[in-house]
Amino acid sequence: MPGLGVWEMMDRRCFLKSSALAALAPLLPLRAAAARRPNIVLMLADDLGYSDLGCYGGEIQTPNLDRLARGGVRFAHFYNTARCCPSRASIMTGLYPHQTGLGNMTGGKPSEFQGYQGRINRPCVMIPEVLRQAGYTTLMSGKWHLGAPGPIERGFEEYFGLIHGFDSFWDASKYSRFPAGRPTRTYPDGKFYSTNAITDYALDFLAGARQQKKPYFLYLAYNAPHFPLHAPKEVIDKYVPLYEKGWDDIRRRRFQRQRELGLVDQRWELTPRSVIPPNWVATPHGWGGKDNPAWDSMDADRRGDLARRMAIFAAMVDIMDRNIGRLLDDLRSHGELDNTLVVFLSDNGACAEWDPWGFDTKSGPENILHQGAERERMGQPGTYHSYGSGWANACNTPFRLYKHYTHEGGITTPCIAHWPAGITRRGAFERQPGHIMDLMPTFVELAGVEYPAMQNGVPVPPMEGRSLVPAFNGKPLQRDALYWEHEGNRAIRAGRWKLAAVDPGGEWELYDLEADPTELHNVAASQPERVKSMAAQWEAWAKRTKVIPWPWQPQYGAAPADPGR
Ligand SMILES: [Ca+2]
Repeated sequence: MPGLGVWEMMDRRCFLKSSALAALAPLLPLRAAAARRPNIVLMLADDLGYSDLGCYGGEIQTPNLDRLARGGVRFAHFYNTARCCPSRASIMTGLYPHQTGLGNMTGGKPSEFQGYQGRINRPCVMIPEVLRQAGYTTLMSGKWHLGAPGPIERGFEEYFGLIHGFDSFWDASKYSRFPAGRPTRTYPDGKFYSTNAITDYALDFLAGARQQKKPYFLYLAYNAPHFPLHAPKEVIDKYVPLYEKGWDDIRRRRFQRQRELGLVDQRWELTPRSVIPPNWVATPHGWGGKDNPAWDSMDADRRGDLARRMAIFAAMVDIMDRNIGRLLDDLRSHGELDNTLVVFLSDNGACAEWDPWGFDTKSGPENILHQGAERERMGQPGTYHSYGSGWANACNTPFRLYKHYTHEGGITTPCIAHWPAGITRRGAFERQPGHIMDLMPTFVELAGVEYPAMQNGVPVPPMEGRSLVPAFNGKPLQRDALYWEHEGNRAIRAGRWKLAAVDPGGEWELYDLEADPTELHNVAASQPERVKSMAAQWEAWAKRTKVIPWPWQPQYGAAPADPGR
């Protein structure tokens, strides 16, 4: 029986026996003599949409990631879990997030619901713990957002970055260096910018790792382009004219470019402007349940304010790409690019919080219409903005919905895999679905290490992901289905069929992703038997992985309290 049930069923005698074995048997590389094990660099962006990169149809200048895509494989249907903490937990463990205790976010009190403890269960092992025991140097620079224990306690040897979820990109005091006492960089006043600093430290860590003559694992987790939207003014200014054209124009252009790239074909339809699901801000503002407005329906002042917000977002992605270029140049100059697996992806779809106009000063209902000199200052130190649901919709082109939701706009990420020594395809799209929990088994295979059955005398939940190594070169992955749950939003994908629902009480919708990749034609009414069997399959998974019972209202399976919601 997979999942947490294994360790729950353990009796004391079994526990003592396995504990003794674990003490005697550290992980040993299966191919210890294999000198050519690749380095692994995992790059994670935060709240980046499906179409933001040039190589996925976007207009933001991302030449370094585009070049990486031309030299490797791009996944057309790669999935995350729709939100920061659950995605990071899933990546690091190879499990569904609820199995780790992070079905929702970190923090708060321990919950009576096992899947929503707000911290990662000890029996789960993390990638750095496994790779370190396999002889890899383990390095992390960027956003952790997995609560306690922290990155060093969880197997990283060096860490710099943001331990919590989001903060100023301009304020060095928000970023930490661990272990304590390690050398730190100092930046002149006004010269600290998170994306640059995260890369500076990553380069320092790589220089140190090269002294050790071991393969390395670097987890480079940029907090860009998550809010607050912050970027240098000159980079923002470059993008303003582009976004003054508006989100309807950008969505059409991105979709056209996706066709030209061969990412989408004639089966794909560009979705209409997406709905703004009711939430604590959109509903009182009158936007809840409405579609994002047409760009031309808003007045010039509003359009100017919104164009500036998107230009800051684009600048953050642009600067992230430049920093990825710095890192790739460093690998290239040390002759390491050929035998390093570089994977790039995003932790969730673009973020619509909370309505089309975005927020200011903090995440919440306040919105300020910026004009004149105030507008020019947007994105600079001391400011705080998000870009709202209209632009998030454009960033997730051609899909609908956003971060938090389990429709394709929330859970589909660009994903590039580049490894010249191991991936023979160049510039190809891989059409099989992949999932972020596949990274652990991929790295386990490439490191030639056995995933541990026990850690500190406690059984470790078996990995749920599949190694992507076959998919890198176009060979099939064996998998029955993929599953999602976040805040009561649910989905299961089995082959071409996907069942998805919005909200804890929302009805199941059925889509044929082969014929309808953008989920526009709900065929649930005409296929009740398929809905019933897939819903039962989802429910069996949800029970096994501690998704249900859940903390949301209504309880799973109960009638919604407010049928109009
Ligand atoms: Ca995120």
